[in-house]
Amino acid sequence: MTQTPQTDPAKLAAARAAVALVRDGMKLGLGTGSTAAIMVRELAARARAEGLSLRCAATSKGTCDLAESLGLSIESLDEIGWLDMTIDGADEVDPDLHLIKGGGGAHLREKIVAAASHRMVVIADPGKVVEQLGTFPLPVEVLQFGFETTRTLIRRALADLDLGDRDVLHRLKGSEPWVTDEGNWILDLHLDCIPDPVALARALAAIPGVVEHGLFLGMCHVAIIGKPDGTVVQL
Ligand code: ABF
Repeated sequence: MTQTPQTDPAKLAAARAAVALVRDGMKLGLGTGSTAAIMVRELAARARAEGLSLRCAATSKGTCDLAESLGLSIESLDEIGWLDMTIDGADEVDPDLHLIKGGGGAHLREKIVAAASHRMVVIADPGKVVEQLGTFPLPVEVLQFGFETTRTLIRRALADLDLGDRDVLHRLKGSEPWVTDEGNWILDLHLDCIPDPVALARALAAIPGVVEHGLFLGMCHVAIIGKPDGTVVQL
């Protein structure tokens, strides 16, 4: 059988292990991406089978639609308030549990939901585990207003951090700009490696047109890494 993200045994193993942490009555944040989508399916199946009463907030319109189609009820984050746990995917995870997220373009809502959570559980396949962040292009959500000015300021910040003259690419969908759920655009920073994620995060956050970058530092409590044989390891 051809393996798709939906049938990837490593993603499924990670998703199942995270869903096993869910308890009746919990308030949950639901992530975005193919691994999170598997988790939402597993969660809905378990909630149905066990009659779990859960309150859920979604990190994207896509996740909201999927969860509701499976019978999970989604509320706004502000209706629910503080969450017990968020389960989400990632593009890279380093040994300090620092993350790159945003390949799916949802990192702004993902970060807000993670920040409102007692615990953030990341689920991923082994391809996401890295020694140093940065091979995956770093997504930065920016306002459409002053877009080129913001891009120039980001390039200057990279030069100031000695990260060199890097591609800072406007993410497109076909020939049109990719538009996030919040109506913003995304720049993908091709850095190869990020020696000092804290300094880069600080520099990006200081640029006015930057809405949010995809560095999640000190937010993830545990990363569950699924393996192709169906087992998991925890970082
Ligand atoms: C979201 O989905 C994103 O932050 C990350 O970009 C992506 C990971 O997707 P997948 O699980 O499909 O690799 O969590």
